[in-house]
Amino acid sequence: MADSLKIILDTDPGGDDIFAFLWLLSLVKQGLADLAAVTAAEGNVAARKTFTNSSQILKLAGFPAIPVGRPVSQCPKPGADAGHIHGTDGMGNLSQTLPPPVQDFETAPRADDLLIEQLNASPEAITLIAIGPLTNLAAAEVKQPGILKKAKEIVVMGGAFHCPGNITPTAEFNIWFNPAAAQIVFDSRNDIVMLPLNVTRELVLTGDMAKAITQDNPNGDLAQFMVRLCQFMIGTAAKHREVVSDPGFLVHDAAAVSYLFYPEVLRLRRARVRVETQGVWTRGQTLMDDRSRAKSSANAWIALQIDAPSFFTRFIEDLKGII
Ligand SMILES: [Ca+2]
Repeated sequence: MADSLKIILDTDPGGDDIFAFLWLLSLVKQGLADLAAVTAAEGNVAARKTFTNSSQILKLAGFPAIPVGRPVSQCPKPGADAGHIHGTDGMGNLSQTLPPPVQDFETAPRADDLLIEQLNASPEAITLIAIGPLTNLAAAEVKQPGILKKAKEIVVMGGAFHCPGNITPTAEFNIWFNPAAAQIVFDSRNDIVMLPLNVTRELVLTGDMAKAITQDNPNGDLAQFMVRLCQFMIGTAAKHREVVSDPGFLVHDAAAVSYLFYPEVLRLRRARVRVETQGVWTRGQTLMDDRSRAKSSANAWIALQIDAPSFFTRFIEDLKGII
């Protein structure tokens, strides 16, 4: 029996979140991961929706008992979400077709409290995968300074280095949504793992790939949902020119799962990451120093190359296992 990695997923579903989420659950089903909790984050859509979406995905995939934390809502509102990409419900407007949520928003623990409780109970044992704005993680760190150091590892989808952003010309959505929170997380330890747009922009999921995942049971509830969500996301990606090659959409968040389970598809480098928290035009931009002078204060590992075909081979094979 392989060792299983104990994980908390911090997520703002979100079409690409859902594919990352289901990939992770397929690894749980294989005994390779243990999902201790999900903490919903405000981001792609509002807090109540990301919470409900997380609960519905867990139920749909057969894991209704996993606890879900309620998003911390404390960041200054940036004035926009990503409903235009992910559907007004964050799930391609398909939430009504899914089983109702099991967890109750009103009585659920706050995400920051759940993170603190779990990390204190299992220090050095829990890996945090953060694939939304970093509000919950930062709130936990502010409430109990040093708590994020108790995680075994923190893996973040976010940022863009020397490449265009996806919410402004310079910023990636997760960092832009709450740059102050991102800075707190990057200041919390010196080994944050970061999957920026530099690599996630190469992860184009196509309709054919969704069909390949679902081919053995195309009429199942999960298969139908996955194919319809993929179709919706491909439509909005084309409309907003997120993908300009073949029709498809970017499964940004799934890159974080690949880092933990298939690191051979990635190449990473060390760097000091800083976040623009004040910029008029550059809010949320992520920066690293490429000058040739010596540096002594790296705080992150940044993925800058990905083998996309190898990534999708692994992604598709694992997802077949929960269809
Ligand atoms: Ca996300």
